[in-house]
Amino acid sequence: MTSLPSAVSRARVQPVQKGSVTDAITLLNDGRVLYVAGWDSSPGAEIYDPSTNSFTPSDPTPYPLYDGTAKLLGNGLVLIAGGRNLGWWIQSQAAIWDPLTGLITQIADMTTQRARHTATTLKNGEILITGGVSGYLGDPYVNSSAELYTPTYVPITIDIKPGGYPNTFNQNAHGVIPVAILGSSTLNVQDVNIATLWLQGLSVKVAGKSGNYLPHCEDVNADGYQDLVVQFQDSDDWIVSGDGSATLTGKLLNGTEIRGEDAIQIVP
Ligand SMILES: [Ca+2]
Ligand SMILES: [Ca+2]
Repeated sequence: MTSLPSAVSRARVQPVQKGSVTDAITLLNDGRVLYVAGWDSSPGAEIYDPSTNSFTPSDPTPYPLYDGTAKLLGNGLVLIAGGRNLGWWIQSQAAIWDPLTGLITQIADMTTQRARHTATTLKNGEILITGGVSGYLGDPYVNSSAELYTPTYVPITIDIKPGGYPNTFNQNAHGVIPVAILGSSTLNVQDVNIATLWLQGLSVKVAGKSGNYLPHCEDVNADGYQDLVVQFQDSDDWIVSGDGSATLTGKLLNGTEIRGEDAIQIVP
């Protein structure tokens, strides 16, 4: 039986390195937090790591984005959108931040300028961006439009607990969760970059001190294509209970994003 956390637990959190005013704070799949600095002449992002209680700088953002949004995508990247600059002009720019590299890449602009807008993740993984204000923040006008951002990725087929169904897990179990990425005529599993894989917030298990990953190839569904079986490190607080699905995200060695999901059932 696990012990309950104390009702109130406080620890002093180290200060951010850039003074900032921003709403753009995003919990990442690995437990770190992306903090996008907005109100600063040298805009940038910082990462808070709870395990070390410290902030470290990331790549500078392409523009100051006070009153912008930052939203975690299903592929593990973060969509940064809109905001305003130091001259109070509201912006239509958008960018993608990659937690693995810390790099921020500007992408196509939104359809209009937006600050103080909302960004909401839909069930299909798209981001709904609505409203906000446009123009000059000293004399803005309310923007009644909305738009969708669709993350790009190549869909893949996965089998959680290969060969078994339903995919049942005990709520408080510790161990590993095996997942097969199924190879096909369009996916050679040797092209998968194992270090980039996440299963709904769980990371790939590595072997002891060597730090090596423990995947292996086998044809789990006997279709003639080699499949990649990867072990993910389970955690107590993974998914609370009930039925649902778990999403595997990652990249190929050439940087192409991949994504697949399978049903799971958590039992007490
Ligand atoms: Ca299965
Ligand atoms: Ca196969």
